[in-house]
Parts: sequence; structure tokens; C-alpha cells
Amino acid sequence: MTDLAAAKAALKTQAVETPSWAYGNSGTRFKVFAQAGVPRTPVEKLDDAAQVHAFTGVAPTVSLHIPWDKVEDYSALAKHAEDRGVRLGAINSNTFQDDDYKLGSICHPEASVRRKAVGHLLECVDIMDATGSADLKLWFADGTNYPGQDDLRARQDRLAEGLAEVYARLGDGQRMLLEYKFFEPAFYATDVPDWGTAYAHCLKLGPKAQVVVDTGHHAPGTNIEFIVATLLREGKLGGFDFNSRFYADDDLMVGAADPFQLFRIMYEVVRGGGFTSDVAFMLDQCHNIEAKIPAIIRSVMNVQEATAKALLVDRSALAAAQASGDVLEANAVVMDAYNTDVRPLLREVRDEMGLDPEPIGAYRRSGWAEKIVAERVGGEQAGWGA
Ligand code: PSV
Ligand code: MN
Repeated sequence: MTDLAAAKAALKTQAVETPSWAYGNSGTRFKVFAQAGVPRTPVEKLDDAAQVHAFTGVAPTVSLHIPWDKVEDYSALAKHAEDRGVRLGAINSNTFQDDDYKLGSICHPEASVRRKAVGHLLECVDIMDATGSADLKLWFADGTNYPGQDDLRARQDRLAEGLAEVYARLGDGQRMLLEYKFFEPAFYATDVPDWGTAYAHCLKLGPKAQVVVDTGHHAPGTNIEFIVATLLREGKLGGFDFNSRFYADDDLMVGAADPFQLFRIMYEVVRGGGFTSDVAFMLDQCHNIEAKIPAIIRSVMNVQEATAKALLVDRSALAAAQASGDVLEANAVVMDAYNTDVRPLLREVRDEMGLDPEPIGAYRRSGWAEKIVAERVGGEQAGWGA
């Protein structure tokens, strides 16, 4: 039997962090389609994020990206967030958009470029001190395009050295979350291509370094839930960057391409105790052609649905089937949970939280979309590089 009351209680305390950049304009390398009403400043991004939290009740924090969200006064930004009912979350660094980084950032062959990159990461920790953020999220575009272009091992040494310097700067209660990605923008060898490389660096660094799993950063067919189970077992799963992919790092809405995979991942999270620990559930998405705020609400709901199904797995029945070697029954237990329509349960959860059971409809009726289109006129919309 599954404990419905416990599942509901867990769903009420779930927290999904939304990324500031998802509220801005984005696109592919071919075209960025601007949308009316898009935020022009970090403050306006927070205003939109507050809407997502207001209608879902489970999106209380917002990831910032530096320098895209650079402001003069971070305490004032944190205060603005609080006034709107949200908080500032992870600080995402950017060591990929300057000309200097053509051959890499902290793995670059030249010491001066490595210094600059480490300097940026240290500045991100200063910002964390000002915002009260606990997590520094690191994604490195570093890598090489051609065999022989640079020394693969030397690049690992430089990576280890740079990470160690930043690690030493972390304060109490602060962590670094290291992302891996197997390709792009480097196409021959990426310097942190997989969870094993990220794990090896984090292990050496110490307990404040953990791995973040971006669901779009794997080769097709990769068993992501196995990676999740393993990292959780080792105490090294720091969090997720949720999104979904049909082909490459598509950054589409989480749960859109493969809801079954998301369920399997969430089951391993529930199974491994990650749901009640400090695993950060973050979105890392771009809404290129769909309206951004409802897309982010939809994404949060997709995470909730996968989580609800994972919580509904009858774990004692599953354990019994597994122990007796009943392959079909074990699979049936998992599939029963996956095939449950959890939308009525989530409507109940929202109702009990004092929310409208239908977040997207409620958002549409709120008039916020019309308000921002009318008010956000002039200025420069946030978008890639801004
Ligand atoms: C690039 O792939 C990426 O999506 C990484 O996953 C980062 O988390 C994000 O951009 C923001 O820098
Ligand atoms: Mn990511």
C-alpha cells in the first residue's frame, strides 16, 4: 500500500527552482524570437518568477546567472525577491561568453585566462555572500575540437587547480555544484564530459563539492536514473538542471520529451532519500517559441506529476516482487504507479495549499500576461548575453 497522506505532504513541501534566463528571450543559433512583455531587468525577471510561485506554490527560489543578472546592489535584489514572495537561489557562473575563452576558461593553456576565469568564479561567491545563496553552479564550456589541440591531462590538472581555489573560498553552508556535458560547444573532448569526471573532481575537492545532473547533457539512451542512484548513494548528488531533449541539449520543457524517464529519475530520488535531503531541483530551460511564464508553470507541474507518480510506487510490493524474483510483477508495480493519473491528487494538494487547482488557467485569468505586455514597453529585453 502506498501512503497517500505522506505523498501529499511530500508534494506540498517540494521546491523547484526556476532559472532567471528562462524568463528572457532565447532561441537557437539561427534566430532569437522576441516576445512582448519579456523582462528587461533582473527585477522584472523576479516579478515573473514570483507569478510562477504564486500559482504553483512550489517554486520559491530563482537561479541567477552572472553576468546576465548583474546588479549594483544584491542585497536590494534579494529584498525585492522577498517582497514578491520568492528568494534568490543558485548563482550560475559564466565562463563561456568572453572572447578570451575561445580555448577554454579554467582549463585554458594560458595562465592569464585561467586567472580571469577563477576571478569570475570568486566574484560569484562574493555575490552568494550578498544574496544569501547557498549554491555556486559551475558549467564549463571548456574542451577541444581536434585531437592534439591541447593536452587532455594537462587540462584536467588546470581544472583541478582552478576548482580547488574556488572551493577554498566557499563559506559555511555554501556548495559548488559541478555540471557535466558530453559535447557542445567543444566537439572532440569536453573537459567535464560525464558524471564520472565531475564525481572524481568533487570527491577530491571535499564535501562542499557535488555533482549536478542536467538531464539534457547525456548521450541518447543514457540511463540517467542509474547515475542519479549512484550519485545519491555516494552522497554526491547536489541537484538537477531539469529540461528535456529529443536530440541534443534541446532545453525544452522538462517532462515534455520523455515523461517516463523523468518518473524513473524521480523514483530513484525518492528511493535514495534525495527528496528529503538538500538535492536542488532546478530548471534549466529556454522557451524559444512558447509563452514563457505558462511554460515554466507547466514545467513545474510536470516535475510535480513525475514526483507524485514516484511517490505512489508501492515500495513494499516492489521489494517483495524483487526478492522473489518476480520480474513481471516488479515491473507491473512500477508501471502501475507511472500509469496512475495523478492530476486529481495534485488538484487536491493545491486546493489544500489554498491554491487554484489549475495553475495555468489561473495564471491566464490573472491578467499578468496582458499587464506586462502593456507595461514593459521600451528598454532592452533580457535575452542571450543580457
Ligand atoms: C549550457 O549547456 C547550459 O545549459 C548549462 O547547462 C548551464 O547550466 C546553463 O547553460 C547556463 O549557463
Ligand atoms: Mn544546465
